[in-house]
Amino acid sequence: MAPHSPGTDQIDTLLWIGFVAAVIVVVAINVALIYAVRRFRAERGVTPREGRDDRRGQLRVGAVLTAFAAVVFVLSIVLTDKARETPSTGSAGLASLKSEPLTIKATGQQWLWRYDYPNGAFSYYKLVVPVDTAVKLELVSTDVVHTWDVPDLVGKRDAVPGKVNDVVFLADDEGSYGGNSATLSGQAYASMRTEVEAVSPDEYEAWAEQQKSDIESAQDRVVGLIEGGEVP
Ligand SMILES: [Cu+2]
Repeated sequence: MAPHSPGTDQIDTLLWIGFVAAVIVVVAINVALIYAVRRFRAERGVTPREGRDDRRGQLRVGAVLTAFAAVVFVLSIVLTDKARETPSTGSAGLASLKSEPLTIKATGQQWLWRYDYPNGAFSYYKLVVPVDTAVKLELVSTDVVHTWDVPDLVGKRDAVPGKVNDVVFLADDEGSYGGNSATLSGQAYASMRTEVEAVSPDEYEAWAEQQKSDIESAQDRVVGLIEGGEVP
């Protein structure tokens, strides 16, 4: 995971806390086991010494484990308290938006994603967004449940038929972030990938305008063909 948004930084931190805690536990258990085996080992034919009831030892181990669990718990909460916070557009983001996030509709359909932008442009597979800008995706589906999942930017969210689910994210760096389908949505769900391309606000606006005029001229051409009788 290579986090590129304020929230995913903290999800990444949580992952590391869990990993380090697991390593500490595994190492401690093995060290204690090896110590016990060596300490109570005996010669062949000799009955080994038995460990005696040791209430104070048990209490000490219990106290250490409790303290360890408390430290992990407190660290996890302190270091990740902003993981679910909704980001807001920064100084390098799209200035025309003021406090509102840029709202884009994302439609899941078997087996691709369609994105509808505020100016009427749309795109398939690739979502283009301005960098350092809060983007609100309104997730819908035309058929079955799909899951939009771009782990570097935000936690995954479902697109459910008949419902609108929001997910807000902010890309803190220009670049391309990949996403996979995270819920089985039929035979070709594995190829239902997506890509988020974060570009500068100027590039975003230029792209959206270009995309819109490309779509319109293509539609005009089709209408012309139909009216000219070339397409039945
Ligand atoms: Cu899907």
